[in-house]
Amino acid sequence: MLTLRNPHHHLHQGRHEMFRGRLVPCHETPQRLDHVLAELTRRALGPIRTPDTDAAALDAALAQVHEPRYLQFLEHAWSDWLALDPANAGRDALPSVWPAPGMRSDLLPENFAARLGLFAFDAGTPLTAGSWFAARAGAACAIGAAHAVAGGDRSAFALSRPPGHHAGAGFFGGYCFLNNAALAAQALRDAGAARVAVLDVDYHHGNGTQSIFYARADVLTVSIHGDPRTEYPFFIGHADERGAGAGAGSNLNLPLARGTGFERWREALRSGLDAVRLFGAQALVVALGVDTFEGDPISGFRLRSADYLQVGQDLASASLPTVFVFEGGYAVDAVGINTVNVLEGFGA
Ligand code: SP5
Ligand code: ZN
Repeated sequence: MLTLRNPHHHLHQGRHEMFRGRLVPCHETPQRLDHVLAELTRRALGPIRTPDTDAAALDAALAQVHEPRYLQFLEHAWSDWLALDPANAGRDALPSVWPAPGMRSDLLPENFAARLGLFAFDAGTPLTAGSWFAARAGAACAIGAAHAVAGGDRSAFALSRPPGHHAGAGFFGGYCFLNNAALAAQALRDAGAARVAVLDVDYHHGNGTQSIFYARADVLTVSIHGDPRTEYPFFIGHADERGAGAGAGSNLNLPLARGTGFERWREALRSGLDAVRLFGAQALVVALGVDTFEGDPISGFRLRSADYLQVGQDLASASLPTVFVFEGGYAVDAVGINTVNVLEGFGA
C-alpha cells in the first residue's frame, strides 16, 4: 500500500489546549505521526512518498469542500494574530468568544479575536505559525491518496496531521483545520466514482465530515464513536441524524457507550459496512483514528492492539478501493502499532 506522508507536519505544533479552566499540553503532537511513520518503515508495508503539491490544483480542491471566507481566514490568520501584538509570535492563538445562537455569524468581524471565535468551535485547537502550511500539506496527502486509488491502486494511506474529521466547510476545532477525509471523498467523486462512502472509526464523532455531506446523496457518511451525550464533540453525532434533503438517509451515526470493548464495537463496524454495501459505494474513505485504544488518554473505548488487525480485515471485506486517512490516537507509544495493524490487516 502506498503511503503519502506530510513532510511539513512538524510546522503545526500547538502548545496548549483549554481543559477545565486550565491550559494543558496538547495531545495532538508531531510525535504521533513520527511513531506511525517509524512503524510503517519497520514493517515495510509499501512505498512511502510525499505528495506532489501543485498549489493551484490544491487550492481548487480545498475550495470544493471549504468556504472561501474560511480559507481566507486560515491563510491570513497568523499575520493577523501578529498584527495584534508582536509578542504574539511566542503564543498560540486560541478563541475565547463565540457567536451564540441568534447572534450574527453572517457578518465577518474586523476584530481578529472575534473572527477566531467565529471560525472555531472549541478552545482546544491552537492555531500556530505553521498551522496553515502544515494543514495544506496534509490535505495534499489525502487528495494524493485518493488520486492513487482512483488510478487503480487497491488502497492508499494518507499519513497526515493535523487531523481533519472535526473540521467543517467553514470551521475548525477538535485539533482539525482542513477535512482531509472529505477532501479525499470529493477527489474520488471528481475522478469518476459516482458514490463514495466515508467510514469514520475515530473515537470521536466525525462532525465535520457529516456536516459537509449532510445534504448530499452522492457521499454516505458513517461514524462509529463515543456517545455524544457524554463524549466530545457533545452537540452532534446522535443516531437520529440521518441526512437532510437530497441527502436524507445518507448519514449513519453509531454512537456507543463509553467503556465499549471490541466485541460490541465490531458489531457496529459490521453495521457500518452493511450500510456502505447497501449504499452501493464505489470507493471507501476510512477516517482512521485509533483513539479507540484501551490506553488512550482522552477516550473511553477498550480496543486492544491485536484488535486492529481484525479491524483491517473487516474493512477489507467491503472489497472496495480504499483510502485511509490518519485521524486521532493519543497513546503515543501505541499509535504506530495500532495504526499499522489496521493497514496490515487490510492487506498491503
Ligand atoms: C481528531 C481527534 O481525535 N480530535 C479529538 C478532539 C478532542 N478534544 C477534546 C478532548 C478533551 C480531553 N481533554 C482531556 C485532558 C486530560 N488531561
Ligand atoms: Zn478522535
